[in-house]
Amino acid sequence: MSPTTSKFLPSCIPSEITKNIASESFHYIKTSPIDGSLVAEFFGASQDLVEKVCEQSAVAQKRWQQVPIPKRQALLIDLYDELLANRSSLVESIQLEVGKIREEAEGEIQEALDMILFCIGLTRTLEGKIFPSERMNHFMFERWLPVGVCGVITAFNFPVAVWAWNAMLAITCGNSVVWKPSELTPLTSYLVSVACDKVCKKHGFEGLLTTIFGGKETGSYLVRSDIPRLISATGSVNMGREVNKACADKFKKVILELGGNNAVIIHEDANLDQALKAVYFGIVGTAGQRCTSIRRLIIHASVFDEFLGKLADLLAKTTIGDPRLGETKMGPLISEEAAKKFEDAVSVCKSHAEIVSGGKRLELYGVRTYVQPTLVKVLEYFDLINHETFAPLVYLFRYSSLDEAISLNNRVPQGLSSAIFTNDLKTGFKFLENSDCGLANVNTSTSGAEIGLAFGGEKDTGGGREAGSDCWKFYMRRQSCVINWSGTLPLAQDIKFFD
Ligand code: UN1
Repeated sequence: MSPTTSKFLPSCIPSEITKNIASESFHYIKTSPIDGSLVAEFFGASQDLVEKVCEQSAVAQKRWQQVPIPKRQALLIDLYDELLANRSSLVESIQLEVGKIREEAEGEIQEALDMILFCIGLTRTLEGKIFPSERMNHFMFERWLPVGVCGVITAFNFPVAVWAWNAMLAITCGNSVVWKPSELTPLTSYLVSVACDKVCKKHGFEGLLTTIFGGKETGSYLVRSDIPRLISATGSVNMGREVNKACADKFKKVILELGGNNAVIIHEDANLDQALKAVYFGIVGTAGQRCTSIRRLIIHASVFDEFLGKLADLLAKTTIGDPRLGETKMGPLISEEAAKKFEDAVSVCKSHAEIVSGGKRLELYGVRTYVQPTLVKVLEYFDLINHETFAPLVYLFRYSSLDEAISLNNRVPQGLSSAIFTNDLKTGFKFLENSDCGLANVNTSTSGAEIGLAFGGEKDTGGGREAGSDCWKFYMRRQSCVINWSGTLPLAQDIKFFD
C-alpha cells in the first residue's frame, strides 16, 4: 500500500458514504513535524456522517456477534497479515507524522501485532464462571456478551498500538468499532483503515472497523451519538473529563487513558548503570511524548550528584534531528505549538528551580519543533509539577527516606506509571505496596510496557485499563444466569411464599 497520492484524505472509511457530508467548516492540514512538509489535507467528519457511520457499524455488529468466538480468528489473522504486509509504509508514516525514530516506530507496529496475536489466543479463552447455588438443582453462571458499537478515540503518540489495544479487543468480544484517530496522524490512521476495510470486506463484514477523521468536534459527535454503548478515549485530562460527563449522561461505559506524571525513584542501593539506561529511554523515547514518559526523578541524596552527572552527560550527547536518520536518538515534538508549551514551561521553571541540562527549543530544517531533553532541579514545589508537559522535561527531587520518596511519587494528581531502582527486596515490595499508580515497576522504566498486562492508571489518569490481562471484560456486558432444573420452585433466602 502506498500513501495516498492526492494527499487529500476522505472524512471516513469506507469512503463510499463520505460524499457531500464532510464538514466544510473543519478543514485540517497536516504537516510533518520533521520539516513542515505537507502530509495530508482533509475535512473533519460532520455530525451527519458520524451518525451514518455509527448506523452502519451497528448493522455490521449485529451480524458479527453471531459469529462463534473462535471463528472470529479468521478475520484477526487476516488483519495481522495485512498490517505485517504494510509494516514498512506504516513505519514510514509514523515517522513522518509523529517524528518517531525508526526503532520506536517499528516497536509501535510490533505492539499492534502482539495485540492481534493476543486476541487470536483470546478467541479460545473468553471464559465465564460457574457459581454454587443455594437452591437445589439450580445452575448459576455468568457469561459475557458484546456491548455493541464501541467508539475509540486515540491520541497522536501511538496511532496504531493504542488503536489495536482497543479495537482488537472490541471485535474479539463481538463488538464493532468506530475509530476517531487524532487529527495529527491522518495518514497513519488512513493506512490502517484501508487495511481494515479490505479485510472486513473480504470477510463480508464491511463496517465492522470504521474510521472517522477529524478533531475535537468529530470526536464529540461520536461521544454524544446514541449508538455507541462504550467510549474508550486516550488524551488529556481535560478531554477525559468532558468525555466522562457526556457518557455519564447516557450511562455509556467509558475507558479513559489520560495524563501521566510518572516518577522514577533511584534508591541508595540501586544499580546506577541499569537505572541510567532505563531513565534515558524514559526521558528521550518518543521525545518525552509517551503517557508513560518520565516526568519526575526522585533520587536518594547519597547518589544524587553521581547519578545526575552521568545522566546530564548522556542527555547532552543525544543526537536530535530528523528521526529517519540512523544516528538520531530523538526527533521533534509533534508541533510548534507543543514546542512552545515546552518553552513556556521551562520559563516558569526558572523562578522555582535550576535548569541543570538542556532547556532550549531548537530550529532545524526550517521548523521550531525540536527541543533539548531538559533536567530541572526543584528548589521549591510549584504548581506546574502537577501538570503534564508533553515533552522531555524532567523535575529532579532529592530525598533521604523511602517514605519521603514514596509520598513524592504519590503527590501529583495523576496515577499512571511509577518505578523504583533498588537491589533490596523489601524496598521494592514496600514501593509496590504504596505506589498509587496503575503501573508500578522495580528495576525497569515507567515507559515501555508490554501488552500482556492491563495498561492504565488511577486518579486523574481516568481509571481505565486496556490491552492484556482480563481487560476484554470492559468491552463486554456481564450476564448473570440461573437455570432451574429441579422441576419445583424453591426461592432464594429460603422464603416460603407458597401454601
Ligand atoms: C501511550 O503513551 O499512550 O508503555 C502508550 C509504553 C507503550 C505505550 C504507551 N507501550 O510506553
